[in-house]
Order: sequence, then structure tokens, then C-alpha cells
Amino acid sequence: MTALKHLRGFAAATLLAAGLAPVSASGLELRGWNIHVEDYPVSIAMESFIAEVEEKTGGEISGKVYHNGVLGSQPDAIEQLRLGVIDFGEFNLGPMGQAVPEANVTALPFIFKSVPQMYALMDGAAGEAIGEGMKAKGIVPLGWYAAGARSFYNSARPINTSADVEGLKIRVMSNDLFVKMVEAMDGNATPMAFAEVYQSIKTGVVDGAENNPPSYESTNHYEVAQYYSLTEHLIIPECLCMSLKTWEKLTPEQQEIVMAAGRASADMQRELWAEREAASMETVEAGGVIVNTVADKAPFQEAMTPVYDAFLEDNPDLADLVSLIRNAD
Ligand code: BDP
Repeated sequence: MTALKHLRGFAAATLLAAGLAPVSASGLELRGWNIHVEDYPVSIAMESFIAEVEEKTGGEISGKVYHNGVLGSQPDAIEQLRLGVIDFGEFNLGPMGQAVPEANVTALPFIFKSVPQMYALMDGAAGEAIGEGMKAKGIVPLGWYAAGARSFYNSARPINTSADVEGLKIRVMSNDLFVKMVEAMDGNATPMAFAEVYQSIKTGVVDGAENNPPSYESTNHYEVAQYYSLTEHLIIPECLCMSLKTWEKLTPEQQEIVMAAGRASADMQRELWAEREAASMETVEAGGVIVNTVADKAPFQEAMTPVYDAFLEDNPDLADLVSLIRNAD
């Protein structure tokens, strides 16, 4: 990251702290949060989104995407989005589950059978229900982005069965469900901000983490945790979202433009994602990573029974949404 970008990040943070709404002379200037590096599929699609919005509104709405998480950690950014301090952003539904119960359903391990199945469900009834839940919490979904499947990586050993997780210290995203998931395999879960994971693995604070190939690669985690075991235990969608507070400032015509640009950016992101996933696997393998596939995922799935039981007990009103996804073909 260049010094200039750092400065811009700090300037934005200062503006935020002062509570100043950056409305340009000609219209609305939006602030976008993104955790990823600039050449990541999410980042490219977000840039395309805001460029299209600016073009189609004739410059009435413009914006800037702050990459690399300079506007804060993901859990904080979700709160800032709800408050309207951040106008839009791209979020994983895992961390979002802490604020939006419906989003949590997608953070249940192995709930989706495959990435294509996840797209189909998110583009249909499940996405509709989750989107309603988000709106009730002040977040307007504009497009479901891809994030592939998450698998474990660590510096100690390959994971072939759930018993191999025993005793490993694994970083997870901020959500109690992920702590329970790792504990159900007798591992030690540590919720931690994305930005801290590289150093934590390097210094042995944790043995590893779990993520999709593009994030494993773009963060260089593969350099310090060289066993990548394709458990594919989480297929969590991501979302380009707008703050409801910002959304309500727009005219119906502008809302239509924003929604269409969001959808178009999701189509673009899904294509970029597929390419990057393949490229990332090549990069990590060339970097010395030992990749193993997991022939039998059943022991992992069976280990998740207490996670589902506890979730359904705590969230009886979400049982229908869980069944809708679990029982889909
Ligand atoms: C990446 C997600 C990002 C998360 C990150 C993480 O795209 O939203 O913050 O994982 O593990 O795959 O924190």
C-alpha cells in the first residue's frame, strides 16, 4: 500500500470521527468499505459498481472505495454501515450474522452443498429472506458476491478427518458459530481480525486459520501455514450492501440505478472469482503449499450436529430457513 493511500485512509477516519457527511457541491459522495487488496475480485467489482453509479446518475452520486480495511475491521464496519457513517461495503455474511440473525444461517457449517447451489438459493427464496432480515437491521443488499468455500490451513499437519483438528489453535472470523464449529472438533478457536492473522500464525499465536483460496493467497497466509486441507466446511456468501440511511437519501430513480449497478457488479465479481480461485491455487502450490483433498467429509459433518442443535434451540424462528437451505437439491 502506498503512503498516499494510508493518508487517505487516515483523512477519511478523521472525517468520520468529526461526523462530517462528505456531500460534494454537486451531490452525494459515498464512502465504501472493503477489507481486500486492490486487485482482489471484490475490489475490482466494487470499483465497477461505483463507476457505473456515477456514470448513470450523471455524477449526482459518486464515491470512493477504501480498500485494505483502512476504514476499520469488519465487525466495526458493519456497525458503521448500520449507522450510515459508512455508505456501502462488501461483507461476508459470517460476521454479519452477529447483527442479522437470518445471515447466520449461511454461516452454519456444510449448510450449502456446493457453490452453484449457494448461488441458486441466494438468487431465490433464501436470498430474499436473508435480504429482508438485513433491511430490518438497516442494511440494503445490492448483490450477492462469491466467496467460494473455506478450508483449514495450518503450520502443523494436514487435516484429513475432524480428529486432526484436535488441539490446533485456529483463528476464526468474529461469530460465535465459528467458535462452536472448531470446538466441536476439539480445536481451540480464536476470533481475530483478518488483518492480524498473518502475524499471529507467523509468531505461533495460532497454528492456522480457514479461508478460501484467494484470501489464503492474497494475504500471504500460505507462506506461514503450508498445509491447506480442502475441508470446504463453509460456503458463505458475501454481499455488496448499502446503508439504509444512505439508501433513504436517494430518489426512486437513483435507487433503481444503484440496485442495477449492484447486481451487475455481482455478475462481474462471480466471473472474476472463478478465475482468481484457480490462479490462487496455482500460486500457493508453486509457493510450496501441501494441498490435500478430503475424501470423506462425513466425519466433519457429523461433528457439527451439536452446532446445529444449539443454533436451532437458540433460534427456533429460523428453523424454516435452515430447512429450506438444508433440504434443497
Ligand atoms: C475473506 C472474506 C472477508 C473476511 C475474511 C476473514 O472475504 O470478508 O473478512 O475472509 O477471514 O474470505 O476475515
